[in-house]
Amino acid sequence: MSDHKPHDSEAGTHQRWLEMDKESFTSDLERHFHFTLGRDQIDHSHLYLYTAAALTVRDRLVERWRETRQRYHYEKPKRVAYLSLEFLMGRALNNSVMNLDMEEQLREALTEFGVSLETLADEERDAGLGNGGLGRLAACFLDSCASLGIPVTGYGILYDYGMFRQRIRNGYQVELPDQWLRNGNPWLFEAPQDTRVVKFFGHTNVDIDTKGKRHVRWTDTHDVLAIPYDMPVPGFQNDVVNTLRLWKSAATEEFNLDEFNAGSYTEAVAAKNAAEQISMVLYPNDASENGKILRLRQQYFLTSASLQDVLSRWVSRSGLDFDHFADKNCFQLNDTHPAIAIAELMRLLVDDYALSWNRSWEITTATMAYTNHTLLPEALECWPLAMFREMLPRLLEIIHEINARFLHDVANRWPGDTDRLRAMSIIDESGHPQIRMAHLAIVGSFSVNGVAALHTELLKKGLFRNFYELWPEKFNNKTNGVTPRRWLAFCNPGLTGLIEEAIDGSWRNDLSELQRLKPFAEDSDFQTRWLAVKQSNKEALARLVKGRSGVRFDTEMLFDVQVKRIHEYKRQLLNILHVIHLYDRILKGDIDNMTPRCVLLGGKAAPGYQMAKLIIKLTNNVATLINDDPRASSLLRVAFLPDYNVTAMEIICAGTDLSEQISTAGKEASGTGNMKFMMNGALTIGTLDGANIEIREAVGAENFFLFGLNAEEVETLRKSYDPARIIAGDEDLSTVMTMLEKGFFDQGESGIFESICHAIRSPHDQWMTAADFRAFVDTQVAVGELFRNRSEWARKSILNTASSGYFSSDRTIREYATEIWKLDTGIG
Ligand code: 26Q
Repeated sequence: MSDHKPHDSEAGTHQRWLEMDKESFTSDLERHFHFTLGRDQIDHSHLYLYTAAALTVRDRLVERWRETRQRYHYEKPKRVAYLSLEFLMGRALNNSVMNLDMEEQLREALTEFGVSLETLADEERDAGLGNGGLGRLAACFLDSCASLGIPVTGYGILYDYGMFRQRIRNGYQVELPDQWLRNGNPWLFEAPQDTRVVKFFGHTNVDIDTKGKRHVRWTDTHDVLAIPYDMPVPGFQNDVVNTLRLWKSAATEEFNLDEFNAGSYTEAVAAKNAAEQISMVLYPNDASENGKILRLRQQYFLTSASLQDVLSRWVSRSGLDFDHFADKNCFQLNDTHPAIAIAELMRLLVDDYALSWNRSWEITTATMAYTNHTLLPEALECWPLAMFREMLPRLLEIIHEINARFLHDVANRWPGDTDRLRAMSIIDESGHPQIRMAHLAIVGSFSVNGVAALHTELLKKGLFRNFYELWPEKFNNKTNGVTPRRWLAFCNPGLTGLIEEAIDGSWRNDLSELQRLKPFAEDSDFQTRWLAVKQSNKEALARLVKGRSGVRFDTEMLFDVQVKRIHEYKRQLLNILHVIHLYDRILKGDIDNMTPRCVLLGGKAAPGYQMAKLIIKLTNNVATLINDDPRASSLLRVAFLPDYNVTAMEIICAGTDLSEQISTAGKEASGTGNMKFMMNGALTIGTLDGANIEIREAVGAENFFLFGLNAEEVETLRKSYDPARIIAGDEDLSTVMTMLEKGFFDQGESGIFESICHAIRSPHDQWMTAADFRAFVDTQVAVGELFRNRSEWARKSILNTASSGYFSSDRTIREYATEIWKLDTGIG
């Protein structure tokens, strides 16, 4: 038994943790391999050895997990439930190994089995329970909460199928199901004792009790079981292990029994399917796909199960006294996806715990906090009222009551202003009545936050202007961040080593310490070593690109990378137009001072988003033509990386020279990939959008390649936008458009890119791609020039890493903890 951290359990018995040395790892690996998994020789796939390693690590997590739970139980701190339909966790093995500080000894133990940690780690499937930024943010937040030792539990859905796997066939995206649980998953612990029942459909009745009090009963419901599966979330070398609780849906036995008794065998089976469908698959849209009935079922399923979980823990500790509930609990809503929580908490308090409406509303509005992640008005969630009435009749009644009281207050504040009432109402009655989830979220929360400074300002001035006028005190900004453990320490050991020679290791817990690298930016020996690390990371990235796309990248060339979901507002098209322009220069022989580049794009398109899918096809066609042309090969190479995910980003961000953050200004709420690239020493070419603005301020304008219109200019120009004139007035853009329109990239499918050309030429092009083309191309020339000055590039690269401290999710979480959650942690 170990002597490095003895502790007392609540029973007073003296316990010691499992050893952390090579010998105990070796024997645990053996034991799990032979006994837990029942294997007798090393499997060639390494899958069983991976699982044995995961179990060996997991044992050490479990001890700390139990201790953390006990500590929370006894210390009774205020707790936060982070409610999210998405948690994009990626892989767990290496993260746990790093956070438990067991890498070195585990590697030694694995040599006995003749296998490297990397080989085993590669057996793990990503937990891809998210689309993109919002889901990965939730994962980074859990890492930071655990690392700061604050009691936050993630609540989500255990999807059988996470984000689809992407293949490219003939240049087109093909979606494959992500069967991430097929080989089992050592990181999930079923907790059947905490199973909850979630109600759907049925109708409501009113009873009047002997004291004349009204009680609403929601009856004849179709009930679904929510079974929790817990995933440990280890903090960084602090012995804290928090929990991500994921709910899986299952049919109740009772319901089936009723149907059987009624003789309806097939209906019973169908009902079972309906229940199990709820947690079957993640919706692969990163902008809302309105009105899908199953999505609403998922939202309510997650929300109801999670709130019941928190309330039943409260009642089991504190009884039915809710006086201090709001002092000890907080719910953070990750966008409006779980915003039905506001009505559900009201239902539970009023109907199940018999609190008065006013008391329940006080508690709800003192515990709910809402984070907005989008400025696109079309992405704001609305649900048809009729759908609500059928599926969640009791919740609709509650929403009507919330809305009536809210509108009463608005009418008092602005008498006679019916336009304002209509605009602010939770119910949109302009057409088929719809429930505006963002309005519900704002009305029912004490805090509303955006995810970057610009984003929050635009929410206050634009989308939520009326609400800001009513409740300015609710609005606040929390600029996103990313965890420096996964996104620097783990994914870039080379740079980590170099950083730690220069400064010490304290940056892992306090990323602002990276500031101390600044003097080294001027040191030519340090620059050389910095570039050598980048070089070797580029080799790893080149191997990934070759393996997945077949395209050979030359690591001497500039690595120019744009990876993120494919969306028009993110303007992958602008990037492709630039690539076509470079190719045109090569064809013309206009190559003096051209810096050789490898351009990498990657990302998934929502399966129903035709334009995004066509952008992928165009990228692949452009790439094929250029890569097959020997005239281009020393100057330009282009690849589309299939199946971009968390694990791919770990290799990509470390090996990138230039980070493309080129969204139409005012459209990207924050961005988080931008932060990962910066941390790893990439320079950014970007618009004044989202967190780019803060990145540029942090690193200094001279170390950031800014181009394009700002948010205000975009809105002004919109009124008179005339892309035809811009194209006609720009020789390079004309040429590029002509190549596209003449079918240069069609590869036999004549006219396939017509809709793209049409969109770029349209005066209604929301994303105004043509408007920023000239500035983008010119700025890219400056990028190329700087890249040829290796020492200057290295200097700016070092300054980017050194200035990235603010973009740690630890900083973000400290702000949530002190300003929103009001946790008594003393970490502020
Ligand atoms: C909604 C309804 C139905 C189906 C799907 C959805 C849905 C799912 C996911 C809507 C939106 C999302 C994801 C949004 C997202 O990832 N937003 C990003 O959030 C990041 C973290 O704050 C920001 O950095 C990005 O700017 C923002 O685009």
